[in-house]
Amino acid sequence: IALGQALRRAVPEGQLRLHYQPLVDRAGACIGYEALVRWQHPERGLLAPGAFIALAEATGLIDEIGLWVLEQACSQLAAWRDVPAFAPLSVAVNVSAAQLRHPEVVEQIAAVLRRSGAPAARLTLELTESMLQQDVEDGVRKLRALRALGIGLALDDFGTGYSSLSYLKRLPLTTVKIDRSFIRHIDADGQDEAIARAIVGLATTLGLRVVAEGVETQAQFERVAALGCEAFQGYLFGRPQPLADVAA
Ligand code: G
Ligand code: G
Ligand code: MN
Ligand code: NA
Repeated sequence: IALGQALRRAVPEGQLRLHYQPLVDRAGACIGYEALVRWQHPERGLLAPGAFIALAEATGLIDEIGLWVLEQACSQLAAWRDVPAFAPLSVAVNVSAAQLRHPEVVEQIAAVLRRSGAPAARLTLELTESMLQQDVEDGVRKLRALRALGIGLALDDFGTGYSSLSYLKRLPLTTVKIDRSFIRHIDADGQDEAIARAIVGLATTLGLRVVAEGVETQAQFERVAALGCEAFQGYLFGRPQPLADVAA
């Protein structure tokens, strides 16, 4: 209750922050970032999304927060656009079910891109399959429109839901992110390795890019790279942090 009222003031009072976690290629070179929101609460300190995203969704504040996140990410992309060393970097942003249900979401995102001057091809939206369960047709139609703008679409936490495979077919995806639960024991558990191998094979055959999430050790990195995975994210390469720290 009190938190909800405080959250209402978070965007207008400039209390949200974006942390950026690097995404790397097979050589370990940074190819982009995932943007993760934080709330600098006036009394409670820096809060992770687990402490306020569900509340934002329940109160309708998620639309405003989601647009703020998108604006920040797009202005970063626009700033990088003319710097050769940074221009190839991508930024991925997480999108909630409630945001996708907003009737104007496609127009809102298109407007943020236009205003910022960010190259659409450098922006990826991260989706989860659970977000589509309410009205799949409406969601698919909007995702097609976003994809038509040139925006990348990643299926996050892949392999953990019920209908992962049918979504691979129905959604206009560019990327799947192997859930970190399959990576955690990949160097010790043959079943996890088999699942990760199957995901990489399937996604690659479908022309999708695969990102392995939650890579924490060199052994996990080598094992998942040996399966043919092309992009990696996890504490081995960097934790989410403010961009000033990331750049240094
Ligand atoms: O950064 P952290 O590991 O605490 O993130 C936890 C979860 O919060 C992740 O699953 C991520 O999808 C979600 N999350 C992070 N940033 C955003 C955001 O800007 N919007 C939405 N909707 N979810 C986010
Ligand atoms: O659901 P989503 O994939 O968006 O969640 C991203 C979350 O995963 C962030 O909160 C981030 O802090 C966390 N994360 C990123 N890399 C690692 C990792 O290597 N290990 C663990 N345990 N969590 C990670
Ligand atoms: Mn994500
Ligand atoms: Na994930």
